[in-house]
Amino acid sequence: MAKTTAERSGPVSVSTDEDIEKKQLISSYRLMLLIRRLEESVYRKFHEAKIGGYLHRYDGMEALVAGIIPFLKIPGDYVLSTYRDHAHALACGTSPRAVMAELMGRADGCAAGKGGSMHLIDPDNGFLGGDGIVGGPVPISLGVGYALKYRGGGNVCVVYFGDGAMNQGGVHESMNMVGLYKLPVLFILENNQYAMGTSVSRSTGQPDFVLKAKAHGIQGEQVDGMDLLAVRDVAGRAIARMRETGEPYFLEMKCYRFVGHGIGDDNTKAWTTYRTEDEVALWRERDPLARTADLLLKRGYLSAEQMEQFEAEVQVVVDDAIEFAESSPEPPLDSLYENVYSQ
Ligand SMILES: Cc1ncc(C[n+]2csc(CCOP(=O)(O)OP(=O)(O)O)c2C)c(N)n1
Ligand SMILES: [Mg+2]
Repeated sequence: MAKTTAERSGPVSVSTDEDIEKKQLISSYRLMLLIRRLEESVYRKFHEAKIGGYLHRYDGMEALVAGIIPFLKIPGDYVLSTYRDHAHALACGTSPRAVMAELMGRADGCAAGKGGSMHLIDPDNGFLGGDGIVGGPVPISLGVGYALKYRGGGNVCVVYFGDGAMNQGGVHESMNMVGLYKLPVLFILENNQYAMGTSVSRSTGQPDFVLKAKAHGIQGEQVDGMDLLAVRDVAGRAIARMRETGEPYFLEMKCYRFVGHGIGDDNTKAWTTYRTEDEVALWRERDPLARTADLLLKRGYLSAEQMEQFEAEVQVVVDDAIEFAESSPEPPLDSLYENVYSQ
């Protein structure tokens, strides 16, 4: 029987029972902590020239995966993401070792070392991949949604994409057909306010994204993506409803990326050309990781000592992933043409 991603590493489905909620929140917090610490270490490894290509971090947006992906049943449900995809793979259950090895272009990576940061993929864990093309995952979600409806069984496809992608033609063409055929696709718009250096206000005449989804026949709502509880609440209900009705849904997640767009716009403070340090500081006050830690402490779900222990445990996992990746071989030359076409 299919298990939810959280069941494979702990508990899962929505319940009012406090014990279950406590376990779910602790599990989501650990996931968020892992994502944050892994992203930080990946940044360091890039600057040690251990990672090539490009890199987009998820710092600040962790609640968008930790509040949604644990509700999924894998095998059966699917996730699609953008190039900002490390968090999604980890949340689906891809091992930190396989993620890190992929980032370093090693044979033990989840795409055999040939995909890199933007193209993590792990179909066995329901993760159908990141995508370097802005808006690219959305047409794929149309196909996945169609397949899920055709097969029956109440499964869903969750597709993540950005505010910039919302201005792409293919995104709207796909949403139109998902709305027309009523396919079980959950759209997660990661509205982090910017597409590289271009703010939403400078790029769209209609910034009400939920309205745009409704224009395609897809119901939806806006959510505070910096608040794990809010994300969990809305997503848990939406996914449960979708399993019953098979219909699509759209969630606009208001959020913020704490660092630059990508490695070329990172720590150099290049982002101060399009957003102020005050603005970044204001959003950092709403850090979903810190807020969740506060919540767990306040509710007495975790003690300060347990928090410190979590930090230490997560650090061990990250260090182990780095060590594993660094000792993994590069893909052999004769594998160059493998998996270029489906086999
Ligand atoms: C089709 C396409 N056009 C342009 C680019 C260059 N590009 C890479 S990321 C990006 C911004 C996308 O912003 P958004 O969708 O808001 O996602 P975010 O980076 O904020 O997560 C652009 C324009 C691309 N990768 N693909
Ligand atoms: Mg954006």
